[in-house]
This record gives sequence, C-alpha cells and structure tokens, in this order.
Amino acid sequence: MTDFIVHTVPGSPFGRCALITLEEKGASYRIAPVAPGALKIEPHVARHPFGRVPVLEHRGFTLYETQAIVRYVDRVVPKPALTPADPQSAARMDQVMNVNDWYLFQGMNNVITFQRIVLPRLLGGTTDEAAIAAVMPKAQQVAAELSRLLGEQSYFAGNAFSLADIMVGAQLDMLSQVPEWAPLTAANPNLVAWLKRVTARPSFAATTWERVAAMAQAA
Ligand SMILES: N[C@@H](CCC(=O)N[C@@H](CS)C(=O)NCC(=O)O)C(=O)O
Repeated sequence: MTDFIVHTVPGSPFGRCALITLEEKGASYRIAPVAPGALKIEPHVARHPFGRVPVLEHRGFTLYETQAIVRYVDRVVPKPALTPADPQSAARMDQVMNVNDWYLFQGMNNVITFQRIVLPRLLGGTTDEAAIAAVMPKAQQVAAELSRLLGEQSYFAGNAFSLADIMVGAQLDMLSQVPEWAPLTAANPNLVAWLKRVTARPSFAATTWERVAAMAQAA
C-alpha cells in the first residue's frame, strides 16, 4: 500500500526534499502532480492556502511546509535516522535548514534558478539578467557561509547525512546547473565536493527532475 502521497510540481526543489526523504527511508509513496498553473486555485489551495508545493498526505493527515514534512517523515519512519542524536549536531542541522529557507532560497535561488531554469522551462518566460546580477553579492555571501558551516565535515551536521543535506542538496543541485555556480563556488571547493557526495546517493538519483516528471506522467 502507498502510505505517502506527495503533491508536487516536477522540478520543485522543495518537493524534491520530501521525495528524497521518503527514498532515504525506503518508504512507499506516490506523486500527485500539480500543474504550475493550478497552484493558486482549487483544489490545491484547499491543501496549501499559500498555493505552493510540496504537500504531504499520510493516512488522512495533510501537511505543508517542507521542514515540517521532512521532520514528520523522519519521526514516523524512524530508520534510518536523518536527525543526529547529539544536541549540538541537531542544532547545526536545524540552523542549516533555516539558512536554506531564509537565505539560500529567499533572495538567491528564487531569483537565480527561477530566472535561469524555472521561468524559461516551466513558465515560458525570458531570463532577467539584471535581476540575477542584483542578487549575486548576496549569493556570494550565502555560498561563503554555507562553505564555512560545512568546513571539513562530510555533511552539514557532522559525519552523518541529515535533513540539512537533503534541503541544501536539492537547492544546490539546481544551482549547479547554471553559469553562476562556478563564480559562487570558486572560493568554496568544499561545497562542490559535498554536492558530488550527496547527489551520488540513490535518493538523489531517484528524484531528478526527469525521474519525477516520469513519475508524474505515470500517476
Ligand atoms: N516555505 C515553503 C516554500 C515552498 C516553495 O516555495 N515551493 C515552490 C516550488 S520549489 C512553489 O511552490 N512555488 C510556487 C509559487 O511561489 O507560486 C516550503 O518550505 O514548503
């Protein structure tokens, strides 16, 4: 039986976080695709009043907000744990998840990857080069801070892969496909090595844009 349903738009990095988490758990799930033009109308706004993805359904329980979703999955499917037991490592994971939402996504990827990938590929628009140029100083700061937080560790919360790696991994995997990735990582090679490590995981390979689009088509 399919336990989990993920409402998402193929290509959404936040939606991908839910899928990567379910893949890491070996959980049974299916995708309920939402067309980009259907996000702000019924029935989707009944699930997500702010008209975004992902939304998770699990045994009659409906949940939106990616951090809440991935933490919920980590609690209801406890193994393998994706939250460190040590309080300081767990706090670092929480911090990086918030850096992801507040600085890496807001004002950085919601401009750079939106303009370079989402707008032309999903919405048929044209990239605004000036908008990208305007956020590059802030993007450099975010990349440098992520690099500092990662340091010499294998993963953001230390030696073990965690929810923080899932969230930042989904965003940076998309960013790595655009020309801005090279200048943003020139001084931060640890981010490049880390991204290679996390995207080599089967959970990332199973949830690429193409794989999710194929799942959506079969749904
Ligand atoms: N805070 C939300 C953000 C989700 C989000 O922004 N999702 C994007 C796709 S990656 C979206 O639905 N965008 C549609 C829009 O902004 O209209 C979360 O953590 O789930």
